[in-house]
Amino acid sequence: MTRTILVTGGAGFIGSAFVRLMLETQADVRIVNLDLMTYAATRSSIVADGDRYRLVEGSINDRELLAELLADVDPDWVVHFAAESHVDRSIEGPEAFVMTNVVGTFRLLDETLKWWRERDATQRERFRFLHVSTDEVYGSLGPTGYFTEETCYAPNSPYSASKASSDHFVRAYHHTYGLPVVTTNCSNNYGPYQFPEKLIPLVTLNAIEGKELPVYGTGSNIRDWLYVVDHCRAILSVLVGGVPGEVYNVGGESERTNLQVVETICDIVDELCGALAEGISRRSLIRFVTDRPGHDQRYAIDCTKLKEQIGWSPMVRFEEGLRTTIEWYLANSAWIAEARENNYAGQRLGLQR
Ligand code: NAD
Ligand code: TDX
Repeated sequence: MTRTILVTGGAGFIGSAFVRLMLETQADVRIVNLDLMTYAATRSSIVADGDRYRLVEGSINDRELLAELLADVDPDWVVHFAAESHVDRSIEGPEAFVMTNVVGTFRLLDETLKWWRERDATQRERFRFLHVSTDEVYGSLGPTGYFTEETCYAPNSPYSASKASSDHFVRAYHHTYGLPVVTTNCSNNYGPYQFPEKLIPLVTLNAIEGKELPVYGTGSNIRDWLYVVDHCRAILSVLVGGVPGEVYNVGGESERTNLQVVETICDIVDELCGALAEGISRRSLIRFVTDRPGHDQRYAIDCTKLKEQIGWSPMVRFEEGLRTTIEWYLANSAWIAEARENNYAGQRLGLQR
């Protein structure tokens, strides 16, 4: 059966990984990607023929465009990735996060609902709206415990507050209007094609280029790293097997302190490129810098529900995924140049407004 998917934000990091996975592994899928092509988007992340893939440049805030597109594409699934995604940028300029993540998600839901109500019963039944969200909505953990689907929301940054708000609208559109939504809340993704403002690609490129490696605070903050392809497999399995109205947590079961992550990157780059100079490791480039305001200490996901109810589990070990990622950055200078054209040269973000 041919399936048509309307993806939002598919020219970004995770969205493009999802589009590539679908085009590579699902012969019967057609994808339309609605993306505003902000600084975080790169055109060369997706190379595909025009029959199975189409990019529409535009915003999830544009109701007219959404109505036209839904009528034209007639999707089986909407998979919603589009967002402002960088915590540090949300500290400097929260309004864009409210406009895209809250208002944009609301408008996308609202136009989808109008369109969905006009479908026949079979199509309404089959349709899914999958909302891609984050574990940051649950706040910050101490040294023990995990986020589950039952954990209370306690967002701490403007970014996570905007994602929490969007999650609530998604929930409400199911509860009130019956729209068949599913939400996934995942931990920190890493992998090829990630914009070099985030920790792993920033430190990887700086390490390759012999530049200083900024570690916020003491580097003791912990994240649960999820390989992006594992995440995209989880999204597909939730689209196929998830229950409308339900939430699924997706985690990598790979907790590391930021310092461990940065040191591992240094060691892999030393091995692949040679030491900086005789006996001098890239670890010597590590600099402890002023902490992020409101920095969450620890995130860790319990993904038992997804494992037991859907049969998904992460497959890529952190050190293995990290090596693949670093090798990809070493081999893809044209993509890096494209990303850097988008007005970001690695400078510190998020210290002030
Ligand atoms: P990204 O910043 O790499 O990509 C976001 C994409 O959305 C870009 O292509 C951008 O052009 C597009 N976009 C932004 N505003 C838009 C608008 N108004 N209309 C249409 N398109 C717009 O983000 P990412 O890291 O790929 O994250 C994707 C989703 O996953 C986001 O919703 C994010 O909150 C969530 N998430 C990310 C992570 C992570 O570790 N990266 C973890 C958990 C959840
Ligand atoms: O230069 C840096 N130095 C540093 O120590 C950067 C950019 C980050 N950090 C720290 C801050 C965090 O503790 O590394 C950790 C990871 O930082 P980010 O890559 O900015 O990710 P994080 O803030 O954890 O948020 C990410 O995961 C959840 C994504 O950006 C979000 O979109 C997602 O929802």
